[in-house]
Amino acid sequence: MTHAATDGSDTTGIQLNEHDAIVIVDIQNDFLEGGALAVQEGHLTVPVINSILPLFDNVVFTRDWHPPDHISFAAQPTYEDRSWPAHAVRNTPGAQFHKDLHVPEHALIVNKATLRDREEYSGFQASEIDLAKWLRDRGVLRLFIAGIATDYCVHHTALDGAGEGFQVFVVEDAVRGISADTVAQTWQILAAAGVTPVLSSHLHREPRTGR
Ligand code: VGL
Ligand code: ZN
Repeated sequence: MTHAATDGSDTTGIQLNEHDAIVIVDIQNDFLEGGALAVQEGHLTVPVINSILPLFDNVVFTRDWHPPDHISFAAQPTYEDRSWPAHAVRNTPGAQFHKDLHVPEHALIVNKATLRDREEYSGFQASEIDLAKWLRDRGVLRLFIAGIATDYCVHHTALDGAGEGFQVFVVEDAVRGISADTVAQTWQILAAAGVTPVLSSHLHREPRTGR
């Protein structure tokens, strides 16, 4: 007997339970095709996210919710120095979630970078809520991160989650990034922080009976 499966089935599957949470990062129109700060293929994350959402009891969506004069906005943005074209301005169409994204009733929505002079790539930095406490209060131990952009808001959310003591996974096929270089750096930094990449097809859940 070998340990490797011969039929192509994975040996690295993860059984999800009530101590898991999914954090979906910034699936907002401005980060998608046609948006002010569009991430290539960003929309391809949406069906993957929708397919794994029902596996989780604890669901968090973050969104950039900038004031119109946010410090990260520049008329001539360079991206490299983390200046950006104006994007995800609160209460505008660009800040709305993608129309096909399923946002369940019970989900927590975390607005971030809501103050003019503070950048907040991570939901854990959000001024309006202590996300780590919210998760701990619900008994969450493991976090699964999906969304955009891999190299900025996903990166910092995963890193902060690990720093808060959660076991963190990034769902590889449910994230997209802005640039190949910074995405490659991100995977290295996350690996060094103990964050594990996982595929959506590796996530499983026992059928739940009338809880
Ligand atoms: C993001 C750049 C600026 C992101 C947000 O969602 O990754 N990137 N603001
Ligand atoms: Zn932003």
